Amino acid sequence: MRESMKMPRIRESEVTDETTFLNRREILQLGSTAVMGATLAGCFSADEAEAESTSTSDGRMLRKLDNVKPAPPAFRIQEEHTSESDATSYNNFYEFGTDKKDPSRNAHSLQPEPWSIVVDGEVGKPGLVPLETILARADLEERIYRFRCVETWSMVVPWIGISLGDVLKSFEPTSKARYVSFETLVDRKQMPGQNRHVIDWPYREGLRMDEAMHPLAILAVGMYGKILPNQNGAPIRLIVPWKYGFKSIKSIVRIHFSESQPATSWNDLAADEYGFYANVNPKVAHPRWSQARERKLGEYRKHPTLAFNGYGDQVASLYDGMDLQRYF
Ligand SMILES: Nc1nc2c(c(=O)[nH]1)N[C@H]1C(S)=C(S)[C@@H](COP(=O)(O)O)O[C@H]1N2
Ligand SMILES: [Mo]
Repeated sequence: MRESMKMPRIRESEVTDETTFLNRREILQLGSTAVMGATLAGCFSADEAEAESTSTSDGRMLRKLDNVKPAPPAFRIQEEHTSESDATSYNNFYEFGTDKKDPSRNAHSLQPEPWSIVVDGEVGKPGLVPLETILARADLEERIYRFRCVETWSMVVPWIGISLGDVLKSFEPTSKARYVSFETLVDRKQMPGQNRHVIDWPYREGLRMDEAMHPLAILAVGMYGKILPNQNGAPIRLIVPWKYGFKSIKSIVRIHFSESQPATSWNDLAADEYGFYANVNPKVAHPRWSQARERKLGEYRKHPTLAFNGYGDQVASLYDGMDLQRYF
């Protein structure tokens, strides 16, 4: 698990991606029995699934995407957008394979409708909540955000989504809820990459409640004016623009509220490389590469990476008094 600590330090120019670590780990694990997480989709009875597909077959979600409020200025980065084709064909979504091209090639097998999310833990209104119910609780808004992967590539994307805070409030978290965590679907038929134990599926991520309630954090259901493509995390994924991309978990089927800090996938894999907070920080190098600069998809030149990915004015106060070298 900590074998990464033995890996030699390499120069930034030699950085490939997060897979370097994973492939090594997987080789070590060959022969061990992979215990797969319970398939949350298994919570539905066939009848329920049938009833829900009828209720969404009129394209309700599609119509709702027509009513999108434009991004307010504080939520609209004034930078050229990454081309839609780059943002939808160069992806990290290990449930479909670890190559950047795998998700766009393989994600057609994902069935994003009907979709429901299990809500549980420290919460007043637990349950299995259909996606339409969640979408009815908040306005759809466009958000034009920077997005920075821990691997040093970045992009600027016009997302369409709903305020994460509004959605979480609607579930009535208890006073004990200090963290919220998320899980991606586990289904080896829909997600063929899960036949390999590269991650202890399901993919998991989490936030402190005050981070989750920040107005910049959204649940995205669309991008570039359209429904989210499968490879980008359909039908609903997290976007937390001041954190490294791995926090922005895709195809969410569970939202869990807890008193203690939840386990998260990349932190479990290599705690020395991927912290729980994962705030974009050009001053804290990844053990194997610098985080000082980044390359925008579609561009050749590198640019300096900004603290909190340029959102420091809005979010830095969340971390007042915290040592950001330690809590990276
Ligand atoms: N379920 C799941 N969510 C995930 C990932 C993943 O492999 N599985 N990869 C993460 C990483 S490392 C990044 S950089 C972003 C990539 O999002 P994009 O493909 O929309 O650019 O998704 C994040 N969310
Ligand atoms: Mo990433």
